[in-house]
Amino acid sequence: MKFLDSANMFSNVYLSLLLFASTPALAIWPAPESFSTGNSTLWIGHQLSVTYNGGHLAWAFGYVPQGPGFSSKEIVKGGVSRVMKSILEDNFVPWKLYKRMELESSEPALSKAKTYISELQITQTKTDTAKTFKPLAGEADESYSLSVGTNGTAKIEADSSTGVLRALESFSQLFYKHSQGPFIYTKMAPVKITDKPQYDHRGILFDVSRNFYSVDSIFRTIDAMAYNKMNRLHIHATDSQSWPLEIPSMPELHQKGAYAKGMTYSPKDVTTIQEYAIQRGVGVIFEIDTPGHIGVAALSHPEVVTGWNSAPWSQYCAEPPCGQLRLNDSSVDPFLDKLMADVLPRVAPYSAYFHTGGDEVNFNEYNLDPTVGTNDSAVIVPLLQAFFDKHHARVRKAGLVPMVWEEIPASYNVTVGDDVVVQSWLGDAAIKSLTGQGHKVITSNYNYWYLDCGRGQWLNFANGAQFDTYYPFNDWCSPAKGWRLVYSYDPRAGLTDDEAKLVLGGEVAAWSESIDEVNIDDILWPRSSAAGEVLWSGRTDASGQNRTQLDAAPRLAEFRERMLARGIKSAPVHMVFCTQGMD
Ligand code: CP6
Repeated sequence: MKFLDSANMFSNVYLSLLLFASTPALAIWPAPESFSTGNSTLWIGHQLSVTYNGGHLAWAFGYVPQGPGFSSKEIVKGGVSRVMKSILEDNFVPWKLYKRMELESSEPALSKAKTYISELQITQTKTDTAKTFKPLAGEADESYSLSVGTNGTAKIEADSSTGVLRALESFSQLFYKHSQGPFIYTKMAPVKITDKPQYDHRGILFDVSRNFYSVDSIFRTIDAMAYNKMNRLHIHATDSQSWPLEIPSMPELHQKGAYAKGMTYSPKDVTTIQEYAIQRGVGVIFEIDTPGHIGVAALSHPEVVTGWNSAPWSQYCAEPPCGQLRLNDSSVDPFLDKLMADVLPRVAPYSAYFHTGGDEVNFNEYNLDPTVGTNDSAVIVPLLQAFFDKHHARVRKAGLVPMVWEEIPASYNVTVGDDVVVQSWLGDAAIKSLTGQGHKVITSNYNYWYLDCGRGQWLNFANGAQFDTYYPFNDWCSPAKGWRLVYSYDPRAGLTDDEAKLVLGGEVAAWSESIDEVNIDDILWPRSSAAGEVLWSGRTDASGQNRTQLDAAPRLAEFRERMLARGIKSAPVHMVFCTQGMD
């Protein structure tokens, strides 16, 4: 028994191999930095008493943290309440992981006297600051330790309330539902975990312009992100197809630009989304893409746009309908001044970053711009430089840090400030060159982390019925990207140590030409989980070994069952057969 209680990593790895058939392995997703487990059974129920820094914490299903502002205790109380619901109400019987006989014979007997986890002691060792709730990369401390003793005392220690939330999520993943009734158990006590993320920025890009997403579906995605310990939701709020973002001082933008009345986000929606996310340790980053991908603004402000719906579209933009901001027109600055004066002060209290876009600016479109009249980069690049200098100044003045797509510094050689975070999507070489030049980078490498690909094609009805127009992007990849491809990607591939330090993390991208709230769960999960583990745990484990898909597959399959139980309609990881084995 002494052996079983040992916290020694090696002996427990050895043990879990011996006991594989009858003991579920620790299947926390994403994998913690280090852990040890035993094989004692503990039960958990409604009577669990929770303390926070020594004081009683009255958790309750459905508890929502109360304002004003963000109090650490309220955040933790909300976290405990959600996690207890996940454990006690939304848990699952691991039918699909074991053959029926195997499951039933390995489950703890219900007749025996049960040892319950009686107390969860949460200790937060440092005081949260304003930065805890809207951290830049490097400012968040998400580390934690978690132990569950065979005596029924569980302990969480973390520097910040965010660390407590991460610990609670790991705690929830220790438990299963018994097949014979509403009893919840773990068979792995004693448990000891110490954990922290490898990357600060672990995100998802949500494209709410190509198709509209209800606020509820955004909430659901934030929930799922928290289950995956992901911490950045990038909302690509506008594009050329629709303008769903309500701007109270410029209501014509959504009145003319939204797909329909009601398919908009009010200022209250925006704040509610940000607050909901912060309560779960997720920061929301809004993007208003400029100067490209903004054609729809022509419906209300034709004077600021060039080439709205110009044809043939493929000569003027990457995706129809075309339309970019004019680059040398005196109406553009007042337009952006007014727009930013409205948006930025509203999002700044709850966000660290604001994304200014900058992707796929089409120089030919400036042939059509009456104030430019050429596609000559010698003319356009200085105009772009002036544009982003002014635009980023607006963002900084509001207390936010600007983000841009990689083309701005990498393709157009526009100089951006040292504070700017560059989002790369064109691959490993681009990341190497950007970090080589000293840029802070997040990666959305489209070869691995664009989740829209392979989702079928759509027809362009935008400028005349081009029924024969075949738009290849959504079909460009064959085969479609599975979780294993997503998992195989190393954001630090081919980088020197100095370059690697500048990779703050990454985002998977759900460009939504063929996605909306109906199929988003299946698009995101479990593939984003694969990226989530790469970003939290790193491509290599503590001993420097590459994480293998063989190790990941059964854990991910189990985690997928947890997501389902919690209402996230994740696609399967593989056949049930693969988890149950052949003997
Ligand atoms: N929309 C916007 C898109 C894409 C980008 N920006 C995109 C480009 C190529 C592929 C998939 C998506 N649909 N605004 C590029 C950053 Cl393959």
